[in-house]
Amino acid sequence: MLQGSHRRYDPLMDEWVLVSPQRSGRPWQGQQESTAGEDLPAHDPGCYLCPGNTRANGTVNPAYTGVHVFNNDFPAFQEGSAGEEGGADGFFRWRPEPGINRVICYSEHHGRTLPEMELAEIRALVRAWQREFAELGALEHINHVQIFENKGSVMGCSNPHPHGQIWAQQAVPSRVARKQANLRRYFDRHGRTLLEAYVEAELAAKERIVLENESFVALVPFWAVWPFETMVVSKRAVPDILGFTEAECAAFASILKGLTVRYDNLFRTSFPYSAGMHQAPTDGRPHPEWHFHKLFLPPLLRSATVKKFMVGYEMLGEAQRDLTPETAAAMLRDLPAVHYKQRG
Ligand code: H2U
Repeated sequence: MLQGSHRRYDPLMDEWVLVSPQRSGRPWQGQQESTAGEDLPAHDPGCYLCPGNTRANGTVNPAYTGVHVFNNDFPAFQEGSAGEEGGADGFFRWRPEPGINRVICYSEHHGRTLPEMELAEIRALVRAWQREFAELGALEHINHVQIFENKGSVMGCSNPHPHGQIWAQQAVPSRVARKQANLRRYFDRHGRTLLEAYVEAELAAKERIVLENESFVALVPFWAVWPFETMVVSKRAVPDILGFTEAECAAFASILKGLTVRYDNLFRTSFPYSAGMHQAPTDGRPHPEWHFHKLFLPPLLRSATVKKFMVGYEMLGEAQRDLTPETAAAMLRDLPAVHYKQRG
């Protein structure tokens, strides 16, 4: 295992991360996060997302059960904003960005987060993600569909009712475009996807694998930035969620539950994160270079109350981590498969 300070290369983003395992033991007298409120009620009359309640803009939610999707009342993109762009030859370059923003409530239950949901409910969520990706991606002016979730107030989540967001837009956003160029370069050179080859290498190395089933692997990437960052990647090179077989949909639901249960068990708290899928652009072109994966980017560092800050050197130089990805993977792997609330 790599010891002492070193840098690791991220071939997806073509950037480096500094790893400094020797810093792990330093004292912390800084900010402490408050732990997430546990055991929320099944229905909260004050919640904007619960069935039957009135949203911030006055719309009344239907009395839904299961997944419920609606157009974000405070969208980041605006339909019909296509048109003129400017400043292409100067410093003040800009362009309008049309798109659609949606909110996806995972179920009617206000307090049941992903790791506490039944497998059948997560399976229904996977189907809803597929429906949304298909519907939005098919629109002429939509070239990228970002499905993600902010979980926990520390990640800026505005409401504890389990939900995610979908941002569908005309442009392929900068980070995805950068990844796309690197995936394409690898595919052109090797005739297979970068992630297919990477997963093979990780399954042989074993030390960064957290969970594995017949169709998916959850691992801590060799180049992970966040302390307990993971990637859920399909074993088969499918460009997006629409390419999943029925068996793969079930296996995806299962590995998501397995991973998020372990996350909650790590510090016996509702584990905060930003998580999102990276999938091929929906620009109507074939994308054999793309390989579906979902990233979990959790901020917690050493307890339920101490988070990692990306500041100073990280803002100015490059990302840095103390805990090695190998140690993080071993810690996650060794956790019980049953949620701590069910074990008591
Ligand atoms: P976050 O928790 O990740 O902020 O997502 C919640 C989204 O829900 C947020 O984008 C939207 C916010 O704009 N929302 C509505 O569309 N209507 C509401 O009544 C409350 C929140």
